[in-house]
Amino acid sequence: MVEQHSEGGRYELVYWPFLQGRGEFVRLVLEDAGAPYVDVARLPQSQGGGVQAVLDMRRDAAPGLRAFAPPYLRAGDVVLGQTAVICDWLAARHGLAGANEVQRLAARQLMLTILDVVDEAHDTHHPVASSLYFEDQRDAAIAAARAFTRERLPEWLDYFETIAPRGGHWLLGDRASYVDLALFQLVEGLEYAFPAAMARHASRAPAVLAVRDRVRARPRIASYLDSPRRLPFNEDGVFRHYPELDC
Ligand SMILES: N[C@@H](CCC(=O)N[C@@H](CS)C(=O)NCC(=O)O)C(=O)O
Repeated sequence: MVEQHSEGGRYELVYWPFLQGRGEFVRLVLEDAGAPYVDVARLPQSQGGGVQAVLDMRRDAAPGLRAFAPPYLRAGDVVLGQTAVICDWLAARHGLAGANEVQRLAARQLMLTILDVVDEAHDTHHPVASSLYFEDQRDAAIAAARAFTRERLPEWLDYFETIAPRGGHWLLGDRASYVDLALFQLVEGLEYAFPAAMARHASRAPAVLAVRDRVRARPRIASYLDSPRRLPFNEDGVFRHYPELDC
């Protein structure tokens, strides 16, 4: 039985309420584990939710070591930032972080690599500054997206294909882990943002796509994807579809 210390025995995820973003990597772990959690910022502000909940964590209002940016996870005295750290900690508590130290380290390495791709995908639509609107950096975004879709995307897919399992298993072996969930989210996000480029490169990564399909079929994930808790991708998130960037 997993020991939980949070209010009411539930984890508290604090993330921007209107988008999947990096919070989705944490949400997928919670959902696959069947762990009770509250998506705090999706509550009304009168109940401590809304964007203000995120802003409070960004300021010095949270106990413990302040993390710079969301997602945040609270579980009683434990307050964490950084997607990779949160997923690693949560997954270890729910049997989703590998069976031994070697696998846990492999999972961390893969998770950070997946998040590197997420950063690169983000930088295609915001290559100059996150503080500027997309429209104010459109030309630079088109150049960045062209390089990403033509050069980096096939390199990333080739890399993940070399470490993807063969014969129906998971990235770490026989047991699914949070990096399978993260790879699922990465592929879904890339297909949303760059449908044409992904279709063009799909044939180089059949084992990666098979992991995505297996994750999608996991019962708790399938029911989560059908639920209103799974927000659609949109142009406020990390993965954004702008047709002019899908070279
Ligand atoms: N490396 C961090 C990045 C966190 C991050 O960039 N969060 C975004 C939302 S997905 C944000 O709100 N950033 C605000 C900022 O950087 O000021 C992580 O993986 O958690």
